[in-house]
Amino acid sequence: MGASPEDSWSGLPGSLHAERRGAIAVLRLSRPDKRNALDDATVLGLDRALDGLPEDVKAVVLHGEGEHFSAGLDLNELTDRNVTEGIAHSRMWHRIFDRIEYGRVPVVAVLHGAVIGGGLELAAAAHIRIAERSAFYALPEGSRGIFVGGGGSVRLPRLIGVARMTDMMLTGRTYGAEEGQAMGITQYLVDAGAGLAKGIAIAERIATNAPLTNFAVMHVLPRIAEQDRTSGYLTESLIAAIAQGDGEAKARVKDFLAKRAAKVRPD
Ligand code: 1HE
Repeated sequence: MGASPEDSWSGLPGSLHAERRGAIAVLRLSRPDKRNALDDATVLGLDRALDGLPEDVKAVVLHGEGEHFSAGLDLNELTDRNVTEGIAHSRMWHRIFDRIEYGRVPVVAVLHGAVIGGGLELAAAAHIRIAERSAFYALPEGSRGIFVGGGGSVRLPRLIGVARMTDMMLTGRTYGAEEGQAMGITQYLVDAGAGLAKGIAIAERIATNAPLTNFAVMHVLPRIAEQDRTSGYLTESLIAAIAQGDGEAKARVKDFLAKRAAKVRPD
């Protein structure tokens, strides 16, 4: 039995709010006066929030308070760092964003307003991205004289391609929510104000999956996508056999065959 969420999350900074809603946890970037700029306290808070995730939480929703998801790296902290500290800082983001991507439970990011720089890098580490129509995406690192440091150069080309990322970084080009949806930044596009409810509904749906399936999708699928074809087929066979050998799969398939499980219906 995990600790109560209140105990687990007692050390969070004021800029990150966490709450439990049944089988899911909702994390909120809560620094609206600074447009949810990501300072060290907030990023380390994400790590701590995931650390304190109760065992029976099966999915996470991440969203932002105020008019924007996140204005990216807190530029105030950047000015104090030397090169060595800059590397350490980037590696810290890598570790924590990797923890989001390759953690225990899927993460659904709800995006609205500015999704800029490190904010876009953070969103890219999530498994499902939902945009409200107000969302816009930018990588102003070029104009700030810096480079992405939160895994953006690894994750974003896989979502939108190297050419688009190059354009965003070299020219400051921004994309709107509908363009982001068309180019694959987000999987869902909803009206203003509807993102959190959609995110919660999706997370609740994810939470009903067999844990082993969610594990395979989070941890195995992206690895297969990076393998050559023959290795990919082999890995797929192994995880397919592991999943179907699990008691949960057997019970679920039996339920379907006994007409006790929901049929697939178009959305
Ligand atoms: C900030 C930050 C920030 C706002 N760091 N303080 N990111 C950027 O280059 C984006 C910079 N931000 C903006 O372009 C705009 O603030 C927004 C489009 C997001 C929002 O505009 P607006 O008019 O609603 O707000 P504002 O008046 O610009 O900002 C409100 C306050 O938030 C203000 O502080 P105040 O004390 O004057 O009230 C801003 O200074 C503050 N603020 N964004 C610090 N980013 C690991 S590498 C990742 C590299 C990056 O992420 S680079 C991209 C950085």
